Amino acid sequence: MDKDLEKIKNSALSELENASTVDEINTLSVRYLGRKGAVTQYLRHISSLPEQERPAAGKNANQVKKILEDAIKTAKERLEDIREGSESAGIDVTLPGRPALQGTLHPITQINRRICDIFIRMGFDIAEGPEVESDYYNFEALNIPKYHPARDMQDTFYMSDNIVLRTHTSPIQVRMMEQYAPPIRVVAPGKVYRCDSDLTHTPMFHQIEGLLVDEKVSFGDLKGVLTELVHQVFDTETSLRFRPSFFPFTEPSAEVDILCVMCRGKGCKVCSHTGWLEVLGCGMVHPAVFENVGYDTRRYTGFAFGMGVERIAMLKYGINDIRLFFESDDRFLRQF
Ligand code: 2U9
Repeated sequence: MDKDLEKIKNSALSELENASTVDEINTLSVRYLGRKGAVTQYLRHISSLPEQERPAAGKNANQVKKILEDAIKTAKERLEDIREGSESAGIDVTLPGRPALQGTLHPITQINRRICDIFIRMGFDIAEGPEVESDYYNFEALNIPKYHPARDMQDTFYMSDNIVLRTHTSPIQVRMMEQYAPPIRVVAPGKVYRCDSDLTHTPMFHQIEGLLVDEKVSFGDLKGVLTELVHQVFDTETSLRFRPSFFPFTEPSAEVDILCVMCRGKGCKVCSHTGWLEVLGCGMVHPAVFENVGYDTRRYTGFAFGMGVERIAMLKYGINDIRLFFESDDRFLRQF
């Protein structure tokens, strides 16, 4: 067979094989067999060949024409079969596709990152540490005495006599102080564990704690940093109040309330008609904690604070059941 004719046949067959719609097949049919198609042109040029070559060339060209006509018919039948197959399987191939659901970061991860970013912009470093801790780092170093209720089996998951699941991320900061001399500015996010479960408590939750130690650090510095945090997480109009409290690792200690995000201080169910919502705990680091890590208590002072990420997220988004964060229910999660 003539080389040109062979080429026409092969390219037509391979294009037909790849055609996926009837329209594509019809276009190929016109391109090869139509009035100006490649096979038709070839047939026309036969009259210009030497007389003895014409019969063979004509025979070959008609053979190719027949092969292509058959291939076009087969290709159309193939598409028809696919369509009928999907119709009988209850699939309408003409329907537009369903867009794939795009995932998002978990709301707790979003709030966690947002809070960490605020502190990074204020010059804090982020530090992490083990979730299984020794009694020393979780309690002793933080001035939590042997008889303190936090140490009770009711509140703490004990792995053995001296090993616990950390009940706060404070051990991270103790480890940082052991490694680095002041000044330090560090934020410690992570999972913590407490034997507790109801509408507002889960046995595992997320905390973010912070610690700043330097010369001449005052309670005023603490108020400035936490006011900035609250204004960035909620909004710049949110009022704060610092209420005296007690923690073994800080002295003086305070709890921070914000004006109720629901009623703006008027009093409602969410704020138990007080007009205020507790969001944070804080204080000046107790000298006993500094002594445990070998910091000079005459030269350095520092402040520390801690918050539950789930609590912040619940207040920000108006969620009243903490368990929603842990149920992986797509109807809840896709709202964030
Ligand atoms: C070091 C010294 C002191 C961290 C602090 C709090 C106050 C606090 C709670 C908030 C809600 C825990 O998640 S919660 O239940 N935290 O009230 N945390 S001061 O103080 C530190 C930390 C590390 C070395």
